[in-house]
This record gives sequence, structure tokens and C-alpha cells, in this order.
Amino acid sequence: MTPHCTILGLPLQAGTGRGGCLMGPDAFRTAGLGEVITSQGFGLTDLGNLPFPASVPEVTGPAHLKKLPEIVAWTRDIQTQAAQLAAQDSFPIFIGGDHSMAAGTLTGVAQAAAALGRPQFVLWLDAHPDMNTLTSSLSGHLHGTPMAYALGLDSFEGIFPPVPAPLDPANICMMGLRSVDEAEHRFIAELGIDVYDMRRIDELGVVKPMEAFLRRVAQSNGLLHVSFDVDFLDPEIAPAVGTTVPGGATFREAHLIMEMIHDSGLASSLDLTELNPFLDIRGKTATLMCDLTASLLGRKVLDRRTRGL
Ligand code: Z70
Ligand code: MN
Ligand code: MN
Ligand code: MN
Repeated sequence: MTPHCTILGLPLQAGTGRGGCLMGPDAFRTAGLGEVITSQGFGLTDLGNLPFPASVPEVTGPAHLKKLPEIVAWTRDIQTQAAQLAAQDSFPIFIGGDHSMAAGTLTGVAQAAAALGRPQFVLWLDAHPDMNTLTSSLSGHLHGTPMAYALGLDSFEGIFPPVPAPLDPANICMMGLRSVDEAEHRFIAELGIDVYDMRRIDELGVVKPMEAFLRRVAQSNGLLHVSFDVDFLDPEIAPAVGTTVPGGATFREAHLIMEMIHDSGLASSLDLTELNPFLDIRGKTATLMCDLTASLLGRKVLDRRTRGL
């Protein structure tokens, strides 16, 4: 991993049914994300927040989709930024914002990987696969669609920007799933995506699946994007999300995953997404997400003790 991180705030919330994710980037900063990065010995560039798109295209799609033109505009802008940042020698951390931001981050980093001739892998930590197409979405919330877009599934053409380098379904690992729509079940089965729902995590733990996936990334000389939705975590420890889904990852499972990613040295970019500070309790979710990022960047339990954190 490079000794430098770049933060880019993505204050979008049009992909959800509920306001608040707009404040996510500022909550991560307030909870000390910058200090987490520098205290792990990384240099830091905080690019601030990407501005609301200057122009919103006139696109039409299925009528039930909410705020489609706005999300198309954000996707265009985020994709451009993510492709540029992923090509630099600094670890990009994209702080959202709702998960529709990943339509831009996944496709941007994959474009940069393709330019290097290296495969893009994605570790998707989420209660949801966010793999609905524009036609299969039942809710009309576009944060339920970014993975389908980045895979190049049907329905996005002519509405969203072209996908420069569609993800290979064989290079995706999803952990934490516990709310999956019928159409998403079908896409997962058809594409053969490596999924670990909470039952499989209960049965196997997180170590074996993570070891197997990280080994595949290493053997392919791949780049690894980690997309971390707050709702991956159990709502008891991470209440600041719009739709709470019980039975999520524990504090220990989540830290262990982050520590394993660090030890692998394979991570190349990170999304921290779906934090809704309006729903948080004295900043505890934002603080936990910063602590998990610290583990991903190399903080060890013994460091905590010696530094009195
Ligand atoms: C459902 C949909 C969703 C939250 C992702 C859920 C999408 N599959 N909701 N994260 N909170 O609407 O497509
Ligand atoms: Mn999500
Ligand atoms: Mn989710
Ligand atoms: Mn939703």
C-alpha cells in the first residue's frame, strides 16, 4: 500500500428515500478520519467535497426511478474523479454519500485498472447486493443499483454513461448479505457471484472466505476496491443508516476483515458509504467507521493500548 491517502467527499443522497447522507462526508471528518490516516503514518490530501453536478442531463428512464437525472450526473462526475485518483500513487478513500456513489467509484477504478492491464476485484461489504437493474428495481431508489451498472447489466445503456471496463463477476466477493430482492437472487445465481450471506458467515466465520478471496486477488496481481456500506454492520453498533437490517456483522468480525485486508497489502481504494449522521447517536457510527478504517490502514490492538486510544 502507498504511504499516502486522498479523501474525496461525495455528498449525494438522491439515491435513497431519506435525507441525511449529504452530511456523511462532514461527519467522517468530524469523527477524525483525517487523524486516523495520519496517525497510521500516511500522508493525507483531503480534496474536500465534490460539488453538486454543474449540469444535470435530460434523461428519461423507467418512470418509477427516483431522481434519475441527478444520479446520472453524479455518476458521470464521480467516474471521472475516481478514474483519475485511482491512477495516482495515493490510496483514494471515497466518503459518501449514499451507495449510488459506487456507480461512479466502481466504474472509475475499474477503468484505471484496465488501463494498467490489471484485473479489478471488489470486496462488497453490505446487507444488500445493490444489484438491481433500472427495470428490476422495485423501490426506485438508485442506491439499489450500482453493482448492476458496474457489471454492465442491461437497462443502463443510453441513460447512464457507458461503462468503460465492466467488472468481471468472478472478481467480486460480497459479505454480509441479508436483504436480497428476487431479481438480485437471480442475477447472483446466473453470474455465479461469490456471496457470503450472514448464515454462511455464522457457519464459516469470516477468516476462511477472506483468505480464499484475498488469495485469488494476489494470484491474479489484482487491484482491490473495498466498498463498505454502514449497513454491513449490525444496527446495534451502527445505528446511523436509513434502513436498518438486523443481524449484521459484529464489531469483531468487521475489525478482523479490516485487519486481514491490511495484512494482505492488496487494497487499492475504499468507499465508506450510507452513513446518515442525522440518525446517529452521539457520533458512534461515524466513530466506529473511522476505527474500522484505522484497522484497514494497519492499526493494531496493541497500538491502541500504547497510544491510549
Ligand atoms: C432494495 C432496493 C437498499 C438500502 C440498499 C434495497 C436497496 N434492494 N436499501 N441499501 N438501505 O430498493 O433495490
Ligand atoms: Mn449498499
Ligand atoms: Mn446496504
Ligand atoms: Mn432503499
